[in-house]
Amino acid sequence: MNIVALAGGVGGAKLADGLAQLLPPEALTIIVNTGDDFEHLGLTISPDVDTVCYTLAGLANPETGWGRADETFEALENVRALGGPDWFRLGDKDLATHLERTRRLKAGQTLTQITRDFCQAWGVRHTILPMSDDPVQTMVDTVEFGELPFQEYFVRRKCEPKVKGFRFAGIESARPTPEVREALERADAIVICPSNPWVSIDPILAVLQLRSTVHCPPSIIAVSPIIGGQTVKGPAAKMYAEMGITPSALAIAEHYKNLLTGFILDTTDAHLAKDVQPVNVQTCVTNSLMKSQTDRRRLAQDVLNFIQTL
Ligand code: FO1
Repeated sequence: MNIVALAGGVGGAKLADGLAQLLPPEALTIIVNTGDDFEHLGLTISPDVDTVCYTLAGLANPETGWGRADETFEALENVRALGGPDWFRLGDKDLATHLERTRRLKAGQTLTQITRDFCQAWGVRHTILPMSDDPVQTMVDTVEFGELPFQEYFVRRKCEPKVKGFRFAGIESARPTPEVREALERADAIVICPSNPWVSIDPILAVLQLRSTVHCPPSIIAVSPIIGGQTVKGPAAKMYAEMGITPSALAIAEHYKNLLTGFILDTTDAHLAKDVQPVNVQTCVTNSLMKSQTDRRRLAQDVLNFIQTL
């Protein structure tokens, strides 16, 4: 069975890691959001791609989920001492990734090639693909400050501004890469990981245009990132509330409603399963909280078992 997982940052990376522990490299491709990418201190940063790579490599910071484990911040402290910006916490080990990526991009390599090479260096055997090699920039429309680039909203302003909407700048000319197209063509199932639908998954879906890109549509299942009306991490629930939608697993199913074959929700939300629309979407209720490595594998196994039943 060939699986394609769509992932944003930390939550998506955890399920992708669980799937990678169960599936051989040739059976899993992870397509990652690049709408969060930005330039900072003259470097090209790809936070979600790095989060997924570091997580699968076992190099991720276990406390934050992003950045590197056992990290130091000497360079950032020295940038700060010189009056430079320190709101985006780039660690010393992580900086090496951005330096080398920026050098290679300037030399004409694509983000796809660079990610493949970095994965090889880090011992990641499964394929991790940026959703596109063309630039896409997620813009968050806020009540207080108008449109903000994603990292200005997310990190600098700590997701505090009230959200009105989202725009993916560059999306009209962004194309899925040949590698992404091929993975989709081979896929028996697409798993939408428990990432933020608005800012992690929607940019991927907007680039992939699944309906027109894939000739024989595979099963598409989503795992709800909202449990008991709240997100484990990140602002998805806050975003739904600010957009006038009650945050719940149902809101997630509704978000993806024209796409889904199956939907996985947490046992906390078992009572909502009967209301998942459209009615022909099959549901699976399970413990979807991923606190430990075992949780990642267990949820990934539930996902694979569920796919077999569809
Ligand atoms: N997220 C934060 O909340 N604060 C940070 O200072 C921060 C730094 C950072 C550095 C490298 C990297 O790859 C990711 C980083 N993130 C940080 C996460 C990043 O902003 C992601 O876009 C979000 O986690 C959304 O997926």
